[in-house]
Amino acid sequence: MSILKNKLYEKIQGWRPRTTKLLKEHGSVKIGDVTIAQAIGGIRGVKCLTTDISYLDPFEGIRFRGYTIPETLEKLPKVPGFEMPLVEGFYYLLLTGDIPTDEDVKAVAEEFNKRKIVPQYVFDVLKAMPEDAHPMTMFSAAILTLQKESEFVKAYNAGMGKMDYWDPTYEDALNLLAKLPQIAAFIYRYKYKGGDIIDPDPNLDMGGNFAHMMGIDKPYDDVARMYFILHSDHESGNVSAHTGHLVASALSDIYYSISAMLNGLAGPLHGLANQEVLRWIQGVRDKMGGEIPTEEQMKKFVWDTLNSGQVIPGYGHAVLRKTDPRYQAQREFCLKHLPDDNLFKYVDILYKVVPDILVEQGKAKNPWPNVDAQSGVIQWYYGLKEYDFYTVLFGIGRALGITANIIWDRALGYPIERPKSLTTTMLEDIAAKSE
Ligand code: CMX
Repeated sequence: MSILKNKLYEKIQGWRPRTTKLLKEHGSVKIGDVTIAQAIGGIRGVKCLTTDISYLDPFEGIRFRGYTIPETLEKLPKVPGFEMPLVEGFYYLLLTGDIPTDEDVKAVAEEFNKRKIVPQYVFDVLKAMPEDAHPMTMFSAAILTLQKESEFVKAYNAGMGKMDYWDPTYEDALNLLAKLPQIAAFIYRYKYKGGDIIDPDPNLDMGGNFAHMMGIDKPYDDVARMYFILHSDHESGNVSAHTGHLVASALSDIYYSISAMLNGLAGPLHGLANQEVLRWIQGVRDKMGGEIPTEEQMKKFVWDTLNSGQVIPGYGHAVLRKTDPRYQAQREFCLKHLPDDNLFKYVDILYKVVPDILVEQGKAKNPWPNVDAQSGVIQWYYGLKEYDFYTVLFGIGRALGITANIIWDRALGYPIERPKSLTTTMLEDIAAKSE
């Protein structure tokens, strides 16, 4: 058994009695009540999911396995001379809850390396897709195409016991994650660079290899590492995480689940917001003839957007009630590496004017920027200007978190998900009785 898998197995063995005890001895303890507004309004804030991979505090932001973003970036092993941690080590942390040693990271990198080869049929399917297919559609389809490789399906069909479900799920997760950077880079180069494909370099880590296959110079490898880590997980209730968990709860394998979660991520209120931010800023820039707007001019653009009935992309959040620390981490990167960039200045002015305007408008519960407000600018600066592609980058990162969640779902034997619905008449009856 590999170092990572062995460590994970030990953790699972230690964890299972906790879940069993909670269910057996405290299963009837109430953790919250659902209101009619929550039933109609997207189950907002209902405490009915469990995950130990990450936790989102409305005011502090995300913690991965108990570590804040600055702690995560500081504590994890890095390539000497680089600022950002190795994604391989971060995955070890997500899966086990422990900070890996250099040796552990090396072992995970080897695990990924031996699983990297993408079958030719995946590229053939991508090439057969319509020229104007969105990169997210291509990414999701490529993953679905790989589904026939599932180890979980083979083991399930061979009669595997429930306690062992996590094991082939782990194999599927690593097999898929190892291939995602190459699939994504292929989509990019095929779609936007005339099919001039760059082969992977087996000596590079996940971030380094991705930058290499994208054809973008240093420090884009650190950008990729940062990007994958920051976008990995945001507890269980967001659309992509919940979709991945939900689909997997039917014992659909990792390929089905990750393809499905990407389809949720591709919505403009979720992961697609990063492309929307760039599209919106480009519109403002065109109107300004490339000049940097004053705060007053920017306020007008923001109000015009709101008054035309659109949302300001990259602002607001269903859970967060402060500036997203994922935004802060990327902002600090920009201040260090691209402080004078023209687009960064736009983003900076937006940060100054949008929150007050959203407060004045009085609708959004959170007027502060989220992860997507800042991410596209960094990509643009390093030459990745095809903003339709940005959500694919989010998707690679998000797959780290969701596969880790699904492996643990299997390990702890979570059942098929099946909330109960009521009719509108039933809600009206309940409302009448409560008066
Ligand atoms: N601009 C304008 N209006 C906004 C807004 C924004 N950025 N954020 C919220 N609102 C509006 C909502 O549309 C809603 O209006 P209605 O009452 O007319 O329907 C009202 O404020 C209340 O919404 P909320 O409770 O504050 O926010 P939700 O939990 O419903 O939605 C989110 C959260 C992220 C979808 C929303 O803030 C939004 O649309 N933001 C812009 C898109 C975006 O950046 N999405 C990315 C989020 C991060 C991610 O998942 O990647």
